[in-house]
Amino acid sequence: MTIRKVETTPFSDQKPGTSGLRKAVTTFQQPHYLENFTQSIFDSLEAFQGQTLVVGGDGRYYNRQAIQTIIKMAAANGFGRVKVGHRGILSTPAASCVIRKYGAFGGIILSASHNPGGPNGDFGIKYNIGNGGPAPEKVTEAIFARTKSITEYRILDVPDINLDELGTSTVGDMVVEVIDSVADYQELLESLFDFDRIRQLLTGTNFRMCMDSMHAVTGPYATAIFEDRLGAPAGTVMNGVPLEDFGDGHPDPNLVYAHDLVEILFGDNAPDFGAASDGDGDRNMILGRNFFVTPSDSLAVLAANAQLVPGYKDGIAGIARSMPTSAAADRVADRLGIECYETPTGWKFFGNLLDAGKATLCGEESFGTGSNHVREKDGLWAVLFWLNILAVRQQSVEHIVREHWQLYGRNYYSRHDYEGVDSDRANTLVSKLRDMLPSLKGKPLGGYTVDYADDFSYTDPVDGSTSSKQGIRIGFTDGSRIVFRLSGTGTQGATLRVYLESYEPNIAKHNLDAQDALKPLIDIAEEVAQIRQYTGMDKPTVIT
Ligand code: VG1
Ligand code: CO
Repeated sequence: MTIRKVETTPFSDQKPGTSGLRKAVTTFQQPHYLENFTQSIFDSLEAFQGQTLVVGGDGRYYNRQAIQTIIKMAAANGFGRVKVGHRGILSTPAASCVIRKYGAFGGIILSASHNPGGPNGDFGIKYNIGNGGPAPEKVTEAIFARTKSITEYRILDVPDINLDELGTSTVGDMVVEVIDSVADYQELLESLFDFDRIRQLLTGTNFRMCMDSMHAVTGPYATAIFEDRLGAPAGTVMNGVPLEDFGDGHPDPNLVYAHDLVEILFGDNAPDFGAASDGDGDRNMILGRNFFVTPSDSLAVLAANAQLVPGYKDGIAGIARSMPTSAAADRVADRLGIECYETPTGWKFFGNLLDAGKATLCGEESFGTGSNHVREKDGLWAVLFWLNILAVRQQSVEHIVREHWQLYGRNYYSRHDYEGVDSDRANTLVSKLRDMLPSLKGKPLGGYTVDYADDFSYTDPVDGSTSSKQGIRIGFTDGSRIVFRLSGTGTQGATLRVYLESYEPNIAKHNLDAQDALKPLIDIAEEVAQIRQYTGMDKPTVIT
């Protein structure tokens, strides 16, 4: 088998963001674009000869073509085996599970997660290391450095493999195994949760649930687990067939984009429980009847109830949350006498804490929750965790959350996104804020007093690596907070994210609408950052 060496020149825009390299499909379709990045990944790794690479994606447009290219390049670069998901499908948490279970060297996941798909949508590629988690910054930086100097990539000229048939074949000297996309992952989840008890809940007459897979990757997983295995009625999973363009939707499980589900859960005769997941299956939204659970509260409730779930019954070692996520989980950690770690945005920062046994549960305000069972966030895991709690407690979602607030107080929370902002203007807004930081401390702002104002910097407690400029924080003396950062996953212009949080211990004040409760902070955010002026927008494009 002859390896073809193809001459190439660097692309200047292959810097991975919060979660891999995301670009318009048309960018990826340029000759050599995908190949350059893939070769740069391989060139940044050491000693993978003969080892296993896991490959799969969220099923979006260009998934299959990209997988064929990656398989031929993996063979030409000396991998011994590729495990690829049936039909090219592997959700992000399932890929993490497969990497860990089979001791693979690493994995390549094709996904742009919540970004829209289709020929005019986005595509993405990310590399995961042998612990099953996203490559840490030192690896993504090495990959980026390589993309800037690459001159050649290696590929085999062989026919495509058949992704539609399970089984083993060879490509050059490399074995390719098309694996069941669901089985290993389902087995792992069965080892963590009380499936018998959840089955009783889902087959009983007192409980109805609705799962919106948003025509993205979790369809086959959710149908296998909720309907086939746990006995929920057919139709429990909606939008369950993965489509290359996600049915023209935006597979982001929040109140705005998962509107089909929101209408059902907030409509007449609503079911007891609703959930949605994103493009690649690593995020989740949890709803009760007429009730929205913020992702920050969800993490806190899972942590507080973990002992009810078989996989966590002996207690959790610690919690980790991203910096913009509310401090609701910190309060639970306090009561449990365990540590709560605060990391920059993006799951890659949780890997070391999980590997070192410092954290068991992790979460982000952006609808991501997970645990040490894999090294990615995991949407269906969170749904099953909630179902397990509901099956044991036999109370409504709303009851459980309100009781939680009674005990811990309520962290009012909201994120305001301004999407598609001119990049220069967004950068100016941020740099002006940064310049202002030293003068803010101690200053009164709209009835609050600034306690601290900084640009978040993180030192990893395990390997000592540091990451700076991870978001501008203005904290007030009463514990309220405003955070500003620019998204690292968008592909058009810039997205400004403004995170707002205030703490309310008084039960009598737990019934406010979050936007009303946060109004004073929203006004301060405008006052200090002049959001309207710089974004040219009157209001956020998305409020979650
Ligand atoms: C967003 C979220 C972040 C999440 C990331 C990847 O990043 O804020 O919490 O980890 O998406 O999630 P950013 O940089 O746009 O704020 V996923 O499920 O889209 O891969
Ligand atoms: Co995702």
